[in-house]
Amino acid sequence: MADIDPGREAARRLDRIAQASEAGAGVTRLPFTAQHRAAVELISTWMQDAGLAVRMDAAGTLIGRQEGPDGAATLLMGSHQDSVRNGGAFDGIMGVILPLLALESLRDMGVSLPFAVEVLAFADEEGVRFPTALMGPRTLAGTFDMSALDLRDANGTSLGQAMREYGLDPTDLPGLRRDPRTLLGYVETHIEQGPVLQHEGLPVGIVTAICGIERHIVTLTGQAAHAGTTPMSLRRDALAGAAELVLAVESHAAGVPGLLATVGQLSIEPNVVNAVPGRTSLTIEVRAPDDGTREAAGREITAMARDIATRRQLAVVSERTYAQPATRCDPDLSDRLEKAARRAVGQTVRLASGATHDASAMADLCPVAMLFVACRDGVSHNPREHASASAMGQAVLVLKEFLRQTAADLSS
Ligand code: HGY
Ligand code: MN
Ligand code: MN
Repeated sequence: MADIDPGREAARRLDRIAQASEAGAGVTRLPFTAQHRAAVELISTWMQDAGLAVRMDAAGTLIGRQEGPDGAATLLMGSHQDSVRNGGAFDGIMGVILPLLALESLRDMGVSLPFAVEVLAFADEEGVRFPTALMGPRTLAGTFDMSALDLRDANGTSLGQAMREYGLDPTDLPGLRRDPRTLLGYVETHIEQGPVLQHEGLPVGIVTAICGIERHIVTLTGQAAHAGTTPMSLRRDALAGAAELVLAVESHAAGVPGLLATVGQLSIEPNVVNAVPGRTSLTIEVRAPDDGTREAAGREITAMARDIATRRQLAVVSERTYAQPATRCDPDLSDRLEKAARRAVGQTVRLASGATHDASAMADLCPVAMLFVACRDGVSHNPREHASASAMGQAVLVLKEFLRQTAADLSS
């Protein structure tokens, strides 16, 4: 790889792995699917090209390991291989490819590191197929709740079943827990998914903190009825109830500083033109930099759902299916990353992340730091998501400098 441009090589690889997707606009690569398997094949090749030993753990995390001296600690890097539906080609997977290019380049320069490095490609960070997320980092941190294996996708397949069909044995998950004493930390590279770096005219930034998040599923049950013979006053319309809840969630969040709430999914039964909807199910996602604000909003939304249901004579079931507290990035690791960025590319900036990441859960295992890469117009979770080859090339330079700086710090 000695004479190639890492930014252009990253763009080439991202174009290639974007094909590991369901048909349709953008990238749709959900965990434990044929698309995931196709991506794993490509990433394995790139890990081998970088001279790493490749294996997959019981959580479906693909691990490329560069050994260090006997007994040396390990630096973890990487991100997630999965995408949202019709998402972009950079979210997650770019954070797997860039560290591989940095390691490959250092190896070609004859630089050996006094520590081991593992590049991790986590199977499921988005939590789009199953109503939970971050299984990979949570199993490494020992915080994974095994009951999540019973959660089901839209086809009724449980997470545990999908893993077994993929060739994994979920009973091995508890054994994945890592000993934090063997780790130097976890550094994740990720497209910013926001407009700040572009606005500042910078290629990379250092993340200060990652927002907290929780997800709820609310099911409202009324009475399916004939649209032509049921008077308005006698209806128990589950969709009208859901619509009232959607607007109540929106106006609540608009009134609380720092709070974001989103209804992203809504299912309707029987979902036909001439029947009053008898049942609706909606997802409500709540995010805030501060966990108290987020948890209070979660409680408030549950109460709103209950009040609307009571007034409309609907039955209501509210379930919080996923939560991940806000995460502060480790100051020392972030300082070293910032120093590396200043040395490698000059200016940089510190910024918070409104998106959640694998680092959110890795922070329960070891110190974490994140390197953001500029995102065109801040567009993400969208086929138009884009990071330039130039910014990605500069991010590779930062990662190389960070690895060298870590070696220097360990040897001093
Ligand atoms: O939704 C998020 O913040 C992340 O992309 N999973
Ligand atoms: Mn992501
Ligand atoms: Mn995402």
